[in-house]
This record gives sequence, structure tokens and C-alpha cells, in this order.
Amino acid sequence: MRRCLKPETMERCWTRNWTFKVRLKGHRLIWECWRFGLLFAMCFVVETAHGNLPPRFLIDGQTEIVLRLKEGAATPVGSRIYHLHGFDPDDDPLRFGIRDQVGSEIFQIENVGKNEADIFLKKELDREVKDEYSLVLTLTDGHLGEGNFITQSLLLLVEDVNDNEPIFKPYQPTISIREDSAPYILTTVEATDQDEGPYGQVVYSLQELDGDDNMFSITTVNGKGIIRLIGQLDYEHKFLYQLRVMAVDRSNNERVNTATAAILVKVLDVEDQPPEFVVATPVTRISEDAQIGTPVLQVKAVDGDRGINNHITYSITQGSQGCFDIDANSGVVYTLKRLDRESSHNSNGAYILEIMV
Ligand SMILES: [Ca+2]
Ligand SMILES: [Ca+2]
Ligand SMILES: [Ca+2]
Ligand SMILES: [Ca+2]
Repeated sequence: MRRCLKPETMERCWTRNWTFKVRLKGHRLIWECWRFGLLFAMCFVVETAHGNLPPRFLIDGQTEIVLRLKEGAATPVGSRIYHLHGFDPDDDPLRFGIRDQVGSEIFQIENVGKNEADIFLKKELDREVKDEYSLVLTLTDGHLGEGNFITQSLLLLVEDVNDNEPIFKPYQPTISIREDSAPYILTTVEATDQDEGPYGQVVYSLQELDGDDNMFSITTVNGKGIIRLIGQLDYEHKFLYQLRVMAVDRSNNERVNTATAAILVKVLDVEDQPPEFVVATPVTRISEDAQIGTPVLQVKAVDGDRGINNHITYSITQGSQGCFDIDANSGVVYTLKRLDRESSHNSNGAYILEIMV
């Protein structure tokens, strides 16, 4: 440029310089335009994405859907347990679903129309297995992107039904007690019931199977049945009691469930009874010429305490006048010497013997 001294030469140089600058600016212009176009395209894409408005659940201003359903047959499998509504500002068709989690398998969602769905029960509810389900419902309008959903929590509370019977824990089925026992606690039984509240509370009653004597009682204390001996036993009167214990739950507005337990009470004999004669011939006759050792009669006695059955021994305590004796083991009375009907030892030929066992 320093060599362009003449004005026209300078003008030409300036023109070239300007043209160069314009050319330079032209490239930048193209670049800027291209960059602007890219930005515009990106903005357009973003704008298009943001152009969708998300759907929402319509649940009357609640934050959580809470359902209360009775367990068992009271809520049959296949029941429609809830009806869902959704809203989309763009009027997109909606799809409801349920997030896969523990417990979600018992529900089934069926979409109805454009923006509704029904929730059905697929499996019977059992409060004693699971008493509540905390679930997450999903909703999409198809424009939220893969795996993206609007969510809504649903809490299902399973209400109790009296569907369990009391079950007795292992107990002592046979109990032996002495007949001279004073009143005391014989044993304690317990039955458990899985239901809730009164449906699971157990009360006990007692029945004696072949009699109505008030020999035993039962009281319910802290869910247990305390069985007491309250009467005076007598082995010789009765030595076996068959008790039936009934456990009943406290249901007062539904069916009542029961369970029974059988207890056998064996009374042990105590020595409190004298022996008893079971065979005692009141009168017998014998010839006065009978040989010594001739059997005259036989008595038989047993122990009054039948459960003990001690060995019985016999003896003559009075009236033999030296003429009779008795076999201590067999109870056979026999002559000790020759008899004389006219003897002064007897009265009119008769002897009155007193035999003791
Ligand atoms: Ca939408
Ligand atoms: Ca019950
Ligand atoms: Ca129950
Ligand atoms: Ca006895």
C-alpha cells in the first residue's frame, strides 16, 4: 500500500481492500447464517419436545388413593376395585399402568377409552398374609419418552374378616390326679386365632361329657384357659372324667369360630375304703360226723379301694369254739375237730362265726 502514491492507485487499492473485507465478511455471514440455522433447528426440536404438555391423574385433589377392601370372599377375585381418570391438556390418548413391585401382581389394569382405566383384583386378599399394599400407578401420553411416566401412589388396606378358627397349642391330653386332691389348678390350655381384634380373641368353656357335676371349671385369663379342680373327687364313685374344652372367638357380628380340645382326667385311688365281702353264705349245714378238715363254706372279699386291690387275708375272730378255722388266703372255712351237735359249745347245733378280712 505504501507504493500506491497516486490517488487513483490508492483508490484501486482501497477498493480491493474493501472487496477483500466484504469477501471476508461474506464467509462469516455464511457461517453465521449456518450457525443460526442449526440453532434454529435445535430450538425447533426442543420447542417441539416442550410443546407436549404432560397428562395427570384426576383424583379429586387427594395426594394418595386409599382403598379399604375386605379380605377373602368378601372381595371376589375379578372385582373392579377402582376406576381411574386421567387428563391430558393436548388431548393425547392415555395409558395407565402399575409399577412392577412386590404385591403388584394381584392387580390388573385395563385401559378404558381414551383417558380412563379400571383396576381389577386378580388374587384373593388375605389379611393374615398381607394387610396392606403400597403401589405406584403410572400414566403416560406416549410423549414422555421411554420409561418416563407420571406416577400416583395407591394404598390398599385389607380389612379383617373372621375367617380363622382358634387353634389349640399342644396340651396335656391325659391328666392323673389323686382322689384326695384339694381344689387346685389342673392344667392350662391356650388356643390362638390369627384374626384381628375380637375376631382373634379367644374365650374358653368347659363341658364334662358324661355328667353335669361341677367337678371342674375353666376361666379365661390373658387368652389362656385355666382348668381347675373345684369339687371333691371320689375314685369309688367315678374314676374317669372326659372334659371337652371349647375355644370360641369373640366375634359378635359375624360367624363365630370354635375349636375343641379333649382332656381325660384319671382319678388315682387312695386307700380310704375297707374291704368288702362279695361272697358270704349266711347259713350252711354240715354233718356232725364230718372228717376233720372238711370245708364248711367259703367267703370272698375284695379291697374297697378298687384301684389299689390289696391282697385280702381272712381270719375268724369270734364263735369258732375251737371247732373251725379259715384259710387266710382262700377264705375257705374248715373243721378243726369232730363236731358234736349236742355239745354245750354251740346253741342248738349252730355256730355263729365272725370272719374278718
Ligand atoms: Ca400430552
Ligand atoms: Ca377368628
Ligand atoms: Ca381374618
Ligand atoms: Ca379309695
